Amino acid sequence: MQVITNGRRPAARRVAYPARYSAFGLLRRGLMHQDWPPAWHAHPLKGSYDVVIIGGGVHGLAAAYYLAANHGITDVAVLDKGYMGSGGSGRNTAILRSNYLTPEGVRFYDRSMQLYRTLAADLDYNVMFSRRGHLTLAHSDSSLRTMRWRAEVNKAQGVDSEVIGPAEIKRLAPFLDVSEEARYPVLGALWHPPGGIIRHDAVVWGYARGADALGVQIHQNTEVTGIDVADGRVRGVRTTRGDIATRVVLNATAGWSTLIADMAGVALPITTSPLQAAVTEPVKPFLSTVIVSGTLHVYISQTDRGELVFGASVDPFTSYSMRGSLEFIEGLAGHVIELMPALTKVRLLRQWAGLCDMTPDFSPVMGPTPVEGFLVDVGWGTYGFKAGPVSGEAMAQCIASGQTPEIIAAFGLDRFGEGALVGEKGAAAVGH
Ligand code: PYC
Repeated sequence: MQVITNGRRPAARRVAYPARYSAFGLLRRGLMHQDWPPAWHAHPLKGSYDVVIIGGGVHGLAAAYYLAANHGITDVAVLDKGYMGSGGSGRNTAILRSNYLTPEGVRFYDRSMQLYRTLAADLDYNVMFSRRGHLTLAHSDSSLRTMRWRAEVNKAQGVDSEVIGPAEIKRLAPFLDVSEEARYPVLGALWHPPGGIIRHDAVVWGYARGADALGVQIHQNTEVTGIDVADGRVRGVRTTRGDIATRVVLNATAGWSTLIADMAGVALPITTSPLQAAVTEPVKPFLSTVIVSGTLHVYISQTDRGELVFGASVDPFTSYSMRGSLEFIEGLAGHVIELMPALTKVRLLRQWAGLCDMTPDFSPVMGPTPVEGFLVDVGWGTYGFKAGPVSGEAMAQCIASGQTPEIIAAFGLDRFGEGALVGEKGAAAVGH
């Protein structure tokens, strides 16, 4: 805040920045990309590592970072067939929340929210976390009942959520049509104040930079072509850049998780479907919360740059395609306008798809597998990005200690054989 005394501005305090921070210096460095230290380094691929992590998204990089930071395990390679964050981490809609339906889910995602809240300070990197609050609209009595149920489970776990009515919703999101004439009248909503959005690329870059600084090796454009297993245990990984001997492999992929698991001879109860999303031109900030409608299969938020980000539920077929479709965008735009009629003139800029690995209970699969040394952090459906920090922390602990941490105990692969499912469909963004 500017302090004015006696009608005069106080003399500006001068800070002696080095010349490279002068306006000209910043412009030259910005435009010419001069003297920028790399956020992480390239390395020759070694013939062996203590731990190999497949997948350079937020999950794989967070696991690498916490292995090094929390457990001092630094002989770690993170492999990705593309660039860091080129999969689901760069294709999601960057929504953060912990208002799940099961106690196991709420506890798990709440730990992720705790880590996200301090991530910028922990990594010394601006991840642009913006606490906005999160509204899940109910258009029917049955979804209102589910919201009440979620609110009670959330409160019992110490997570801030409550059911609110149309007047309060209107106060939080004035552009939302909550009138009784709306095509899908809004009966109430689950209001979750801690929810928000974050800059998803920055989360990837921050973890990659932090892991690199602690000695982890990041290998981009390094595709895994095989996993060597002998006598029931992992021996190594084959890649397009050479073979690696290792006794620990973490499958932290999304979209291709079943193909990687197949290489180790592990079957996963996962099907893969695209999820489409889109972004508009930037408009003046008017939407300060995240809005979700399960009935209309849509969620909407506004970025710090003013763009509106929309997403849908998964396409109703399995595919590895990451292309958007006109049919989808027409349906999505129609639903957005039903909720916010004032948006009819806003133009769409881009659309894309990400791959979602769906499990039967809409919860992830984490921990050891029947192949010793082969661990999984997979099955992330439409909720993987928000779980990156807690998954990384838990998988690092699992690898370092050889024990499954309590916070992921419910998400083991064996639950499908035992029938101990963790049913989260009612709290997946637009899963019901
Ligand atoms: O689970 O919050 C969510 C979500 C948002 C977009 C896709 N899933």
